[in-house]
Amino acid sequence: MIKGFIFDLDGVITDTAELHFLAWKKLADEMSWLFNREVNEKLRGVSRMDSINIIREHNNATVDEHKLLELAAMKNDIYVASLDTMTEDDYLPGARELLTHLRQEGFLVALGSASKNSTKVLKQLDATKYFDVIGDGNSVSKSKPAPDIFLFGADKLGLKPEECIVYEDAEAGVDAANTGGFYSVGIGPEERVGYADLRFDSMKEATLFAVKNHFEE
Ligand code: B16
Ligand code: MG
Repeated sequence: MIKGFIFDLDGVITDTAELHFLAWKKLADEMSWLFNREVNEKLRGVSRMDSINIIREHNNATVDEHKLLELAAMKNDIYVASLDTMTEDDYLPGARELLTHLRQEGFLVALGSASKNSTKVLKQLDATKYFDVIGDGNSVSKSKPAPDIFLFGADKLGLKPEECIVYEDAEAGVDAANTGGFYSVGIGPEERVGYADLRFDSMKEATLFAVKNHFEE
């Protein structure tokens, strides 16, 4: 029986991808590195340090660990400052409605994001009240596709993976949910989240009714 929901943040609740893109682009320009939307797509759901390594490798650049941490911190400062522009109007269509519905129906809800800035993002959206547990990049050390972040959320909710549905927009996130034994809902195109148990093009269609019907029939 489904008792809980675990949500990824970027690409499911809100679209911080554009702000991540602008911050990486600014850093890349300062480094005279090539960076475009195609490379940015590879960063979806991927941790900050894994992201900078993808960009570095794309540029065949050699950077020592210390400098790499410094560059990632620079990008993060740009990104965090840009979060100030986010407001309650920045939910992806359907996300706030679903979170409200889950509260009304008494489901347990956790966040399962790779971001270390999730607290600030939720605050900007005024979304903290919808979550019983916050699992993010600060909660576990192994990032997606390892299932650790979702296992953390389920454990803190006091639920088994098979009692939880995970919403994800990234391939690595769907893999993490499937490996952990969760029901997975993919948000996005078939070529990206096709391995999910159930897939929707957007959050607008991924309602409680549509999802519960599928998993409890
Ligand atoms: P931060 P999610 C992910 O969020 C983003 O999709 C990814 O682009 C980002 O690199 C990662 O968070 C880490 O974010 O730099 O804020 O710690 O989709 O897992 O909610
Ligand atoms: Mg995501």
